[in-house]
Amino acid sequence: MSLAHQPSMFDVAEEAALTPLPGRVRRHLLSRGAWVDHLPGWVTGSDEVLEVLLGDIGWRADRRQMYDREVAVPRLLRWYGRDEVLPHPLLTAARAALDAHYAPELGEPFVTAGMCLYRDGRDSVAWHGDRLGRSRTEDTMVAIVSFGSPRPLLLRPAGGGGETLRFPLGHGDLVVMGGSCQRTWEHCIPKTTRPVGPRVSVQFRPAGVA
Ligand SMILES: O=C(O)CCC(=O)C(=O)O
Repeated sequence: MSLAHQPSMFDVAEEAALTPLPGRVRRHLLSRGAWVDHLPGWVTGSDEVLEVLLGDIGWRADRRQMYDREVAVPRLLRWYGRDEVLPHPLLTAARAALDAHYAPELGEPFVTAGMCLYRDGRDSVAWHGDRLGRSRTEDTMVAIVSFGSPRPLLLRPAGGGGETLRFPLGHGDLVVMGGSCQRTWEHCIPKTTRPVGPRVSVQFRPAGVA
């Protein structure tokens, strides 16, 4: 995989590192028991992590059925299960830090890491909630760490209607969707015609949440 990535002029730290979570994450309470935590710049020195993620880590191009034809899913995917070693130690440290911070509220650890590679502005994910597993019926959390070009994460109440919220996700930013968010709200990463470079989203989820 060789995708052009312009190293950030603002993220000058040499080695990737995590900044503290407690007291710095800002919680946004949404309706119907949903919330979103947001911490811009949680990871510093993110360039070296992005470099590894843009390498050959087993990215897969999926296809899905759309009415009577099969179409390419507009992003590449890589799924890390419970026992797989994550491709950069910073990501292992990030999962441990999320566990330490959220375990009292979540009651269980983050276990899986789903990764999505948005190669440019044509890649996207449509409105959806992560409702394939326990999150269809239970409150849970999905923590996303973003690397590379900024793309906005949009949220709206499930079924449409109401206000659309916009969280800009930049290099090293953290967003956590919690409470009933996967059931009662939907999220998406829209396409853009702006010239944007690659972005990798790393999503940590508890077991059985998909
Ligand atoms: O790219 C992101 O940060 C969101 C990904 C997402 O919503 C998903 O894969 O379910």
